[in-house]
Amino acid sequence: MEKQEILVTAKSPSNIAIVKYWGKHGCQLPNNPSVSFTLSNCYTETSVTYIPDLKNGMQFLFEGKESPKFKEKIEKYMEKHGGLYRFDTDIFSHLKVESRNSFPHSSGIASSASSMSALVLCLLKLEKALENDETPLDLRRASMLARLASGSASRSVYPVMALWGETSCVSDSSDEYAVPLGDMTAPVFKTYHDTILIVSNKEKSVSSRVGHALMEGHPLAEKRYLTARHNTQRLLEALRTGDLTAFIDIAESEAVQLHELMATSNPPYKLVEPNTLKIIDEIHRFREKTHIPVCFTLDAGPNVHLLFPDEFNEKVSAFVETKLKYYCVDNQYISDIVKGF
Ligand code: 2P0
Repeated sequence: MEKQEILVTAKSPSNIAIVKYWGKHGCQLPNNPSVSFTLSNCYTETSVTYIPDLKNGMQFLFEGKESPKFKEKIEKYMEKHGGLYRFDTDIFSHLKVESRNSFPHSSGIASSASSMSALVLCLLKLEKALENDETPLDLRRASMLARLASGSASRSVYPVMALWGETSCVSDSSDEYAVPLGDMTAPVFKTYHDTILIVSNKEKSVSSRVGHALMEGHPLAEKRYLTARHNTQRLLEALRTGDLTAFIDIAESEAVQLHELMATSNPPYKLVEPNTLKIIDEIHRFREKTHIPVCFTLDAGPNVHLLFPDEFNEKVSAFVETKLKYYCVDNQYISDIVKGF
């Protein structure tokens, strides 16, 4: 084994799903395909240092401080899937992992996609460094390894857009890893903005892990998976042809359906807040009045993602500043944009 210290770093973005992954089986396999935009400004930066003399096991620091919860998540991943890396798993207890997010940790933004994909990219770089291999990373393998850490993380390794889950419309699609969609997407979608309106920055009352589990035996599960399949096919066509009307219809109905599934789970739960619904109403009124193709989506939380092409940035930004930000906690929102190639 190498005796000198090795430092590797990686930066990986968050993503926002348009067709949602909600429900899984087996070893982190999705019950339906999902499609997402990869973001630019919301990312995690991680460094991993291999320290041969490190005592007392892996060290983990999040934004300079110890975080037992996240450390446990990494340790579980390494225990379960560490054998898939081309190094001796003993290495894991000699790693110092440091991670920070570009977005405020009080923003309520889910960070498992960016954080777990950044970690996996670091581990793959370490693997290469130990083998003195200077070839580029295999992103498909990175996506597969990231999926095992967190489903949505599989989509974060590619710019622009990604598809995770098998669908007959894309020949190399797979439940095991995501594939890039950048080359199958009309130019307008590469200009998309995602303005994240922070309605609440509190920790969610029900985690996504529990949410996925509640899809098992859910009375609407089978119907949901069929709808998501259908929406994936429709969305891929809309992305290819630049059909913004279809895009809006799919994005908004997927967001509403995700939260309907939560409301009809056993036990039922609700993550949206009154201001989430007020913002959605405002967006609908604004779209009707201006005919600007702006729409919303929701993650598994109360914050609203406002999606629109760059062409309308000035008018939509004025709408956010004069109306929407007043529904946000401390008037807080994050202006993000799709990550380019
Ligand atoms: C998604 N979400 O497609 C969906 C929509 C949230 C709403 O994937 O258990 O953190 O780590 O595989 O990826 C959030 O769940 O779940 C999620 P795990 P993950 O982005």
